[in-house]
Amino acid sequence: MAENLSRVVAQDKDFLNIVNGRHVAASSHETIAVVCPSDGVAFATIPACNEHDVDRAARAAREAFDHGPWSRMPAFERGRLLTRLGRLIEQRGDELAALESRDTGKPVRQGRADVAAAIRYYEFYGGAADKIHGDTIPFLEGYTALTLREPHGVVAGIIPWNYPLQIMARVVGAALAMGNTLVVKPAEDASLSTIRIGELALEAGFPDGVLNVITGYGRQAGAALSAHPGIDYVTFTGSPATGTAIQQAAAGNNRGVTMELGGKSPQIVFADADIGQALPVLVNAIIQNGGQTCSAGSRILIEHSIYDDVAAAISERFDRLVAGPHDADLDLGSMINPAQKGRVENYVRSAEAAGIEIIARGSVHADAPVNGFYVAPVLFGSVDPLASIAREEIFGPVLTLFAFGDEQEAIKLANQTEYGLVAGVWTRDGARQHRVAKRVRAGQVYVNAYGAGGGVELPFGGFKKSGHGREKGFEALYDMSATKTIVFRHD
Ligand code: TXE
Repeated sequence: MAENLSRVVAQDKDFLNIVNGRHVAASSHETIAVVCPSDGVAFATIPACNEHDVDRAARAAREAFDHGPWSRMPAFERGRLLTRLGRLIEQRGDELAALESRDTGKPVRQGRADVAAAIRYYEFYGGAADKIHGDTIPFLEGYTALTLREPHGVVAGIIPWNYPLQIMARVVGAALAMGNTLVVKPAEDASLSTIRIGELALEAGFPDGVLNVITGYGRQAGAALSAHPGIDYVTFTGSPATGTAIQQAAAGNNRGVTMELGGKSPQIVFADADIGQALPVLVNAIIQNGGQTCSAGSRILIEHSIYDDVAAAISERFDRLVAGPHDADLDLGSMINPAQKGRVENYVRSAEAAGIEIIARGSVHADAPVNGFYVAPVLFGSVDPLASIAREEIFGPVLTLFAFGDEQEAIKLANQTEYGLVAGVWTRDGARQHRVAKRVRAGQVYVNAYGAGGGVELPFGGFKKSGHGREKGFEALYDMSATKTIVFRHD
């Protein structure tokens, strides 16, 4: 069992990793400073792991898979442990929400929503663990053929910084429910909550080595993990460029991958839509988490006849938006780091230089610390669909508006992107709802809604550059397992 499980996180300064049921430092004893994005001040450290640490974690997970009780444990017992982990998270909800918020710069309100979604993932996969089964297949006379779903073995989960609690939960829930063991590598910018979940998993009673959490830089720990020959499957959420590097590394060992690589998601607003219902959802879809959300609704396509009115209504809301410290309960927090802030500001500057009009701009709260990584929300009107702000994932509070003439043009504009993660369609016309939902190339399409609830039960993943494979819901359990066929001859 782990040492120091009763440590109070608020007093933690030097966080340690969880490997084989124990707290461990990096073998080099090197650390990474943990900076609060709200004020730019370092308040903790995490281990900076290298390939030796990765090897140690991968071996621990292998040992737990090959020789531990985990993969032979009845599925309902694995499920029970996942559910118990959910209960522990619920008990520590306030602490985890505060930690997530301080580590990422998101408002505590969003941290609480992340905790609630994480609990739901552990409940969902806890309940689903014993509900995935195979088939019997009509085959030759004198034979019986059947399939089983078997775990891949050791899974690596490489997690981004925008929703560490939630994304870890969907990975851990699906992978462990199916009997895999795991090495989780969170992002160097936001690792604290994932370490805490690793600790709580031990408290819940998960056997040593089943859930290992190692921190470090992507180019060092992440690269070593995705190339490690002891890893049987890699699941990744992050940028397309890093996704390509991870796939190449995993291909060196001929291993499978799930890739969730972001989006440039459209919301199509037809003239017959209930605009009152749509407006808060349209704005929230880009403001949530400061726009640092893979499913952010970053493009709004509006039918010509209502364009001016809808643009004015969105502008009015945008002008009132305020960014500020994570504990101030404002509309949005800060960007995760100075690089992300600079990236968002560059997009805004170059769009302005290219003559695209800013029609509304929120503000940064006057009392926000000057060293925080804040960006005021920006609304661009009448955007050229070929402009880079129309095509590239900005990952910040930057919303772009476009006008369209008819349904055909709306679908064309919606699909005029390399991505294909999520889309929203706003119309009262039932036939059109079906037509458009089918023709938009996105892994999830919402009609008269966008991103409702945590989406724990709903398969999630993209087409095109948004990646492949599916997370969430039952689909993730298929990604996290492989079919074994068994044939009996009995004549
Ligand atoms: O992402 P990376 P970054 C997008 C978003 C953002 C951009 C850059 O547009 O502006 O990516 O963010 C690990 N081998 N998204 O640079 O590099 C890294 O340590 C193995 C969209 O932070 O993709 C972290 O754990 N791993 C997105 C994780 O990959 C490597 C969420 C994500 O980092 C690695 C985040 C390597 N060579 C960013 N290099 C979404 N889809 O929601 C890095 N990592």
